[in-house]
Amino acid sequence: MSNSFLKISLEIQQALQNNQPIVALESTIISHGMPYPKNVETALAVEQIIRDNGAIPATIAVINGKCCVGLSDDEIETFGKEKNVWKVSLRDMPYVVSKKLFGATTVAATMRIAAMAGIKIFVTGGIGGVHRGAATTMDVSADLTEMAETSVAVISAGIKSILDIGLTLEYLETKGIPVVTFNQQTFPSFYSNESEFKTPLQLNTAKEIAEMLSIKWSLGLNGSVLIANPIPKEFEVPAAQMENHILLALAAADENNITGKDVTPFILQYIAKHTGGESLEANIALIKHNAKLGAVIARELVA
Ligand code: PSU
Ligand code: MN
Repeated sequence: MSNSFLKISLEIQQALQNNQPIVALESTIISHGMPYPKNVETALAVEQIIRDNGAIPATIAVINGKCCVGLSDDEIETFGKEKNVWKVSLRDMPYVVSKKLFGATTVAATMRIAAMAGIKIFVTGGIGGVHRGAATTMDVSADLTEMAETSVAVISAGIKSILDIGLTLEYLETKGIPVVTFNQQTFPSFYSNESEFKTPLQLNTAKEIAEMLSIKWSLGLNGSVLIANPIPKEFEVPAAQMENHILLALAAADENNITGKDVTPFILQYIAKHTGGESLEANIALIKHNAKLGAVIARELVA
């Protein structure tokens, strides 16, 4: 699919023509998920890891009325530094494009734009999901509805325990989205390489994951696959320690009447601030780890 609101960098255009492996990356994690300058350092390092592992990175964002696929280092710097960058999920896309604003794309919006460009593999840290308390707030991320529709695989470090992991897994099952954990039986929870949940599916090599993806899509089963890549042990923040911070963050969000799209960034910032940077370091380590796996899966998929 191509449209006049899509702007694909020359490098990515050529990579698409030559059937080279490409890995999409989101920009909300840069603008709203991590503080400056670590956000920019991480985004650039992640791109480099993807290149070192034989694939081509395509960071995605909305700039000046275009959905851009493949950002320059300067553009990534801008997204890291600028204060009034929109967090763009699906419902924000038409507004931010029409108003020619800077828009950092969430998992949902990044997937949609990646699909427009013809990219199949997307690496991030963590997806949005069903929030704790969703039974009354109805706070369910558009990342999940998008994953039901759009055929782009998402490599993440599992589901963050700021969310309700069990309900998110139920929702993914309802929507027919396969959940595969790389090389272990326990479903990981972002900062921790485990959770109280067993993974629905396990695969042990990038080749098997790529095979499953191409078979899924050949079967006409549209939509994503969530690939959970457990954080390496040495970077883990113990679950019990995180739980305290999460409970405080949720209480603070409540006290400050944080709702809607502001909930996730508020909680992430609160936790980063109150864990003395430990969670930030874990976040950086896990996304780099995901970048490596994503690049290898992208290579296998075009092989
Ligand atoms: N989880 C993280 N870091 C992030 C996000 C989630 O650990 O940066 C971002 C992603 O861009 C994700 C978005 O798509 O938050 C989900 O926001 P919401 O819950 O408002 O849908
Ligand atoms: Mn929400």
